[in-house]
Amino acid sequence: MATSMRTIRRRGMILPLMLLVLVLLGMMAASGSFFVHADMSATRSAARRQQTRLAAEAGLEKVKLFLRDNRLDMAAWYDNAEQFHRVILWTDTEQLEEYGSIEEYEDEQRIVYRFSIVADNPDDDEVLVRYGVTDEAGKVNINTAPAEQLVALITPFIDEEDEWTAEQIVDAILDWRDSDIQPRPFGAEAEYYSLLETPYAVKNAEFDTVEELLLVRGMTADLLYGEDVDRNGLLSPNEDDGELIFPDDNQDGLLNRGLYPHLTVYSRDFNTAADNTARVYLFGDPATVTAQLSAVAASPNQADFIVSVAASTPRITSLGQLMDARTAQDGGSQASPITIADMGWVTERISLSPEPDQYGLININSAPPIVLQSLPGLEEEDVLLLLEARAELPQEDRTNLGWVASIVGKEKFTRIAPLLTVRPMRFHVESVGYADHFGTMTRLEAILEMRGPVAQIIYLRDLTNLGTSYPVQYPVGDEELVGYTR
Ligand SMILES: [Ca+2]
Ligand SMILES: [Ca+2]
Ligand SMILES: [Ca+2]
Ligand SMILES: [Ca+2]
Repeated sequence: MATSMRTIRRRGMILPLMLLVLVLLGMMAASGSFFVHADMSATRSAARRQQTRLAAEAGLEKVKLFLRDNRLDMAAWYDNAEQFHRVILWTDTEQLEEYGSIEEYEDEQRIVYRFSIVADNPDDDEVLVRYGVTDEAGKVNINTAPAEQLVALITPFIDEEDEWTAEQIVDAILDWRDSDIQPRPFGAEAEYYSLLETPYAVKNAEFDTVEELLLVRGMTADLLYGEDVDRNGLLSPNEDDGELIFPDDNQDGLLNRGLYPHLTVYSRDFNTAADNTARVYLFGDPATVTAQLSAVAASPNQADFIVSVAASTPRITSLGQLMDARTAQDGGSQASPITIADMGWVTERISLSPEPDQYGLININSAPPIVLQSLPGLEEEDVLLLLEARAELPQEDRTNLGWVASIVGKEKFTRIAPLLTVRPMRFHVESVGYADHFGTMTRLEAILEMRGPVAQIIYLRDLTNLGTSYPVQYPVGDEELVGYTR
């Protein structure tokens, strides 16, 4: 009897046990399905991210191809929505042409992968985004710029309350990049950096990136990036709300862009004339120089004069000095046969450097006003005249520095000529890849070098984590886009 009662009680246990097992199995299945779903959506978003990355890379390829034929035509690459805005890369139909305009196509709500090549537009207060690339030679090179030019560029960004003056910061920049260990009057070498709470070595070599400036005494993220933390040149909401959300901006409705858009370490040019022939190295072997000069000079008299200037000491440091130089031969009495009208061919055909490459020259054809204003000796008036002439003169009249000389005159030209070039070689490209049917976007930043038609990416960085801040979904001129403020 006792045995059978135990059996019944044991049998009575089976049902709850089975139920418990079923509940556990159910929970396992539910959590399994949850994880599968989570994995699937993670995979899907990774796949989308990858697809937009590939779209952005396709944008870079498009720029390479485009610049092969259009490198010297700034009007083609600076702002060209037709080539660079909402370019369709892949769609789920092969009959794209059936749809006519892109807008009609959008009405169909199809899957469309696109890219846009974007840059901010510092010249225009209404249309703030342009679709094109930026010439690195339109920026100030922190490895080669003279102190005076760096001071002129940095000064407008310094507040009275700032701890360091522009002169102090510039001396520290020069100490950082020069190879010696002697601090300049306002500079900083190892003595300063070794006493920091977290000490580090002073580089005593050229900057590899613009960001490296943040290691230099007196240079802060505020100065470098201003309020534009997502680096799109647009006033994003958090950049105009004071201390509410990073960064600490001044809430004045204007975007302080910082120094970053105007600085580079990449600007480079070949030491050749517009027709790709090597320039005459003025201080080379005298017989060779004489032969080469007679081929390019306008008259034998000019060639002879330049050869004799080359032989005299001290050596000239700007080709503009040829307009003033007097030759030693006739006791220094002969006035120069080189006039301001000769500066075009003189600067195109002759070089004071034997090097095949020139670094840090500023492209007078592409530099924005703030960079032109930093050129030593130039006044606001000169900059305005240069900008005016640049807008009016056709490209073929700006293939050498002749037009600049005619505008700024002998003295100023002599000062700035050694710092100038007339053409781009390395470009900053920001390519955003995206799709119309989901919100993911990839922002790629690249420095592209064009050696003639051969393109090479020499720097590549994914900027997506700074924020997907370009209003790429709007057509050019759309109110939503115009409504963006800076
Ligand atoms: Ca040093
Ligand atoms: Ca911004
Ligand atoms: Ca803020
Ligand atoms: Ca502001």
